[in-house]
Amino acid sequence: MRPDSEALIVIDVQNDFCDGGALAVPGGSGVVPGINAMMLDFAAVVLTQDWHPRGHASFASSHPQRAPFDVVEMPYGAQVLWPDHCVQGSAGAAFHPDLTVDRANMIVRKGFRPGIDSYSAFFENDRTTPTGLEGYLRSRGIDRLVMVGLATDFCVNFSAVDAARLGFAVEVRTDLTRAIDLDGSLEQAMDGMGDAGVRLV
Ligand code: VGL
Ligand code: ZN
Repeated sequence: MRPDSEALIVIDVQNDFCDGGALAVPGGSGVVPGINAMMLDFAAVVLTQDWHPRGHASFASSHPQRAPFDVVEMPYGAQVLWPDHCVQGSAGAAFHPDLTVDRANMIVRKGFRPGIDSYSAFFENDRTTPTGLEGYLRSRGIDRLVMVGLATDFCVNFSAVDAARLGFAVEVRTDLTRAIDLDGSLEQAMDGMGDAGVRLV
């Protein structure tokens, strides 16, 4: 068992990011058995859940003349447009059916504000609006995080970099993540996490 000061952060292991989902990450379902096994070692287990209202600003369908994976400028910076995914209450937004959700102490939902996306478990894409996860972890006395889940180059990357920036010791178990890999985004993410002091295992 790990010490009480460590938490496992399981990012977005939801149907839409798994095989057959609306924004399927290649091999996404493959992380589930390993994550379930890891949960048994941690007293603190946090799940994140991408949770968008219908018509969310990150959906290409909300932008006439735009296609999925185009990049647009939003008031808070560049935003990739995605296929509709993880719509609140939909089957696609549910956790993978084999994920042992009962082990989780806390579920953080993100991306629920209509006009702003949220890749990170800590801040929305303006990098300043907090989700509240930092306070939850600190008030439990947690200062070390192990991160796993989907997708390596978006939500795991942003979460890991933000956590490191907030002063947590962060490790990403890359064997328990899978990437979308748009135009070299995986390599960029690996470099960015390394520069931020995230341990890539
Ligand atoms: C994610 C794109 C859009 C992720 C979420 O979980 O990595 N990627 N929404
Ligand atoms: Zn999303």
